[in-house]
Amino acid sequence: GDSASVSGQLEHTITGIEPGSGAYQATEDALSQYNNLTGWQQESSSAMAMLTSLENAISNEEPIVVSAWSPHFIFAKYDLKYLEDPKGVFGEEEYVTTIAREGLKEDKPGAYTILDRFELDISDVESFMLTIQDQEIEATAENWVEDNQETVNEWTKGIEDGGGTSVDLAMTPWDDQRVSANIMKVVLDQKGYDTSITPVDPAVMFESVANGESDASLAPWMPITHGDLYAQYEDSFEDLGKNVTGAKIGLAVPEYMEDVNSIKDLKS
Ligand code: PBE
Repeated sequence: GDSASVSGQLEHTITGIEPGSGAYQATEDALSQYNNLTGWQQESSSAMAMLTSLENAISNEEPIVVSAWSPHFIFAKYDLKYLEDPKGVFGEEEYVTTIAREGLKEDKPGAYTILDRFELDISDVESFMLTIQDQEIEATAENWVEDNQETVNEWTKGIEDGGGTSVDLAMTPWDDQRVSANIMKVVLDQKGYDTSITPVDPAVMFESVANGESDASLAPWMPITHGDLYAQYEDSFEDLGKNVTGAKIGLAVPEYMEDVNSIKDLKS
């Protein structure tokens, strides 16, 4: 049908994820910046609940607008499209960066260097995310390290054994981050470190690295997703550089919503 009746069927609701996520905040920004979204609201849920809502809508061929991001397997699993964002609220390309607490370089130089060298291909993250739908993440990370010895050797080249030194990684609770953190844990532990992973909200992730409670995090998404939090804490951590490039956040709909291709097509 036309996009006005589609908006009615959707009850002017966007299916969002955790309120603490950058994606949720960006969607709130879109709601206030696009005049045509007056009267629309975002329903918060979780990444898992969003997936369930999406699956239900698709199996009934009903309209749905979700908060989406890449890397994620949903674009491989379903026929979805990102909505055009002429105001650029969701930005263009995002990257994921590695941050370390002040003093990590001096305290744990080996771990620091491995963290500094760590970088994943976005396609590897995506296939890993798909694999952990039905396989333990720890085993998947061990297999990945085994299958990518050449890459891992570059990260660990010349690094001495950690001798049981602890490393605490602050992690956000989304699958792409679980992938990075678990690969890092296998790599560090194989080098003699004792790595723990603490799942927290983005705000706490930045805060705990800034105040030194956590050693590092692989989780900041930039420049839009966590840009405000990054700016708030950036004087109190060290940025070790990108660990994934080509990421993206935005609003997405199923391909069968033929008349909805832009955020501007969502009618008030
Ligand atoms: N995400 C995935 C997170 C960061 C990683 C896009 C859902 C967010 O804070 O929105």
